Amino acid sequence: MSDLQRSAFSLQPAAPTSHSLWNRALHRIPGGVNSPVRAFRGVGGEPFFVNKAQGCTITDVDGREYIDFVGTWGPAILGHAPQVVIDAVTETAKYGTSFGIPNALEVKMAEIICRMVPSVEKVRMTNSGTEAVMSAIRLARGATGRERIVKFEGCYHGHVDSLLVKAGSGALTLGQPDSAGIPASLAALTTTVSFNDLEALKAVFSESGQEIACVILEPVPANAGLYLPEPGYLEGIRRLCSDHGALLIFDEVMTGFRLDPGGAQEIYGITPDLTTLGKVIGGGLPVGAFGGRADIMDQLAPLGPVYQAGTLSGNPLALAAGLAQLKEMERINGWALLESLGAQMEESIKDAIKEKPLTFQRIGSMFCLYFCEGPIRNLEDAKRSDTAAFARYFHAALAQGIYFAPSQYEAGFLSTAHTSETLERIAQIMTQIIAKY
Ligand code: HOZ
Repeated sequence: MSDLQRSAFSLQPAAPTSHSLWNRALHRIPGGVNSPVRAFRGVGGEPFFVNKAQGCTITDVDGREYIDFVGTWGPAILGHAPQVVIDAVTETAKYGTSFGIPNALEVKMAEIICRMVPSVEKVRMTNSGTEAVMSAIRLARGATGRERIVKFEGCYHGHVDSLLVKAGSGALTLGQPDSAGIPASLAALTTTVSFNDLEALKAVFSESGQEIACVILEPVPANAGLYLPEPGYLEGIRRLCSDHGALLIFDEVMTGFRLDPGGAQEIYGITPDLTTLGKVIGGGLPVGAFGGRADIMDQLAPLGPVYQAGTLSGNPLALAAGLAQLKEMERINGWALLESLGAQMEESIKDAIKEKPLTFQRIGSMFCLYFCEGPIRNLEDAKRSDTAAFARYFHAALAQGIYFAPSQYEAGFLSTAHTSETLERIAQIMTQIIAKY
């Protein structure tokens, strides 16, 4: 029995298996999970329970090893448990685990985010991406004095009330893109449009441009699989927002510090008014952040009238982990490494699928394999994918020790711990699996 099992289950005479833990979890945790995407509902079967994660490998409590392409849904850009992060968290914990008082790490993190993300002049830390987005939406409404917001079909921005409308990720996987429990009067303030369709957005602005507080989007949507903005599309959105006095919010919780130090906004050369961040900047601990133009950020309390707060915001352990991860990424030029690993994977998978009705899409270290022909440029296209075929592929890969996200509608992630040799081996296995489709 591992140390983790011994300490967590010390009353158990024998080491619990994934199956026994799953049965216990189903009794005491709704659906057995603390976040729906973990429940394997999109692929069938039972999830495994992790015992340990190191580098690009996960080991479950049954002793099976997997090469992981989920990376704790994005944060593990250096792989799991990188030594620099373990050291930083261990050392920082000796000084205290939470203060609720300003600390130096908050200043350091704010300075690094402002230095690296082109549009961010001021930033505030939160404890999750959801919290960051919720706060950014409130700030946009408070700063503009307007109530309507615009989002894109299939984009997911955490489980924020106003944004669980035609949402992606787990909501889409479960076929519940509009959640129960959200007042109709609130949802009515959210307008949705199809991604990559500038004419549709123009029509919304012509009809209600003066009511729109903000347009929020994942500049690279990665919660209905993965598709990219077409040339000129993000520029068009930026222009429409500026022309109508609406704020542009880039949700870079997934893409921030992953695609590039400056995120998707740096790659596409767009300056949003506000940006939300999370995942990579927390080094695997719970973190989010939102930032942007100083004049807008200064509308937040205690300077301005928009209230936003958090007991654990700016938590020293989370910031130490995030800072250590960012520093290491800069030291090893991790983004260039990830691009070359991503290109290697793309080449081998595209070769494997060249005579199949399948589509592989990638940007940097994020990717998705759809079980339909392309092009995939919006939610409607993504929904053409054969999800039953995806489920068979997922389980075939899992049986061979490869863990992809258990849903067609999630992106895959590479880390700097996925070596070229590992990817070569994975490509051979995937080629055999794909040959059956
Ligand atoms: N934030 C992730 C979006 N694909 C999913 C993680 C979760 O909902 O647990």
